[in-house]
Amino acid sequence: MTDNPIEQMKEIQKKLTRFMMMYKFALHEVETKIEILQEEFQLLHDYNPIEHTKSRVKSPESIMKKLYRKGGASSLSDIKDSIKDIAGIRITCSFISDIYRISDMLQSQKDLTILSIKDYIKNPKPNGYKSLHLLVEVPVFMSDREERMCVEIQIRTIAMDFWASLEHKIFYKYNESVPDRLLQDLKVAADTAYELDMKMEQLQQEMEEIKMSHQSEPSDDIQLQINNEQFKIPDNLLKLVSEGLGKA
Ligand code: 0O2
Repeated sequence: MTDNPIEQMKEIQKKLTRFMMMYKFALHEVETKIEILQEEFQLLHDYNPIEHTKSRVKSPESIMKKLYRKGGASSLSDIKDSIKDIAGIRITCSFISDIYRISDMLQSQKDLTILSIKDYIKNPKPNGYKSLHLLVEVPVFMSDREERMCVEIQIRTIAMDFWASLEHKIFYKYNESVPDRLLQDLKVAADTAYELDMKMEQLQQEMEEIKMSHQSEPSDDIQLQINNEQFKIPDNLLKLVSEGLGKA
């Protein structure tokens, strides 16, 4: 390394930027996978199991805070080994069954290595926190090398997400020492949110059964679904493609 302090700073900045960029690329890869699953699922089943997704790369301050909680590190490679959720993506679903459906679909992808699964839905945290966490490793191909990067995927329902974001705000507002009464109220709210999830699941199943029973009725309306938009197929295009089928 050079003795020039300005050059040294530039070198450090470049190294850190490259380190963080690797996580950004890993996130892009997982985001693309999720988009593909979402679009294909919509096409095949006429149903979208994902309400929305949100991804983030942890800020350097937040990485260092977590690192000190875990006992520190002496290199970037130590940080990579110790903090597994630098890249995180949160998938919000309407129904609990969708959470497991998405999790299964991701687990079956060969280029994703599943490092761990924490099921805080079947085993909620004592405070009431519920979510399914998958820790996955994804290959990122750079110009000169391949790196396997960790991404934490949190999958939860809208109700679980609503609860978790409020709990997170309260936790920080009280500087991590929340009064007992609020903790108890939060636990009750988590139980209520779960009851709502169960009720919505039951209603969804009933709706699904009605939909299935109507599926046997024929429909001559063919539509295309691209990028969450429905397109009616003009008769002349339909004719053109069906004639083409005959030739193939
Ligand atoms: P932030 O600000 O969301 O990034 P590990 O990573 O395995 O060493 P950790 O961090 O306990 O240990 O892992 P876990 O249990 O998988 O939790 C990781 C993330 O889940 C947290 O990241 C939160 O985003 C979320 N989470 C876990 N428990 C709770 C909880 O009780 N309430 C809320 N609101 N979120 C929770 P960070 O880095 O803690 O925070």
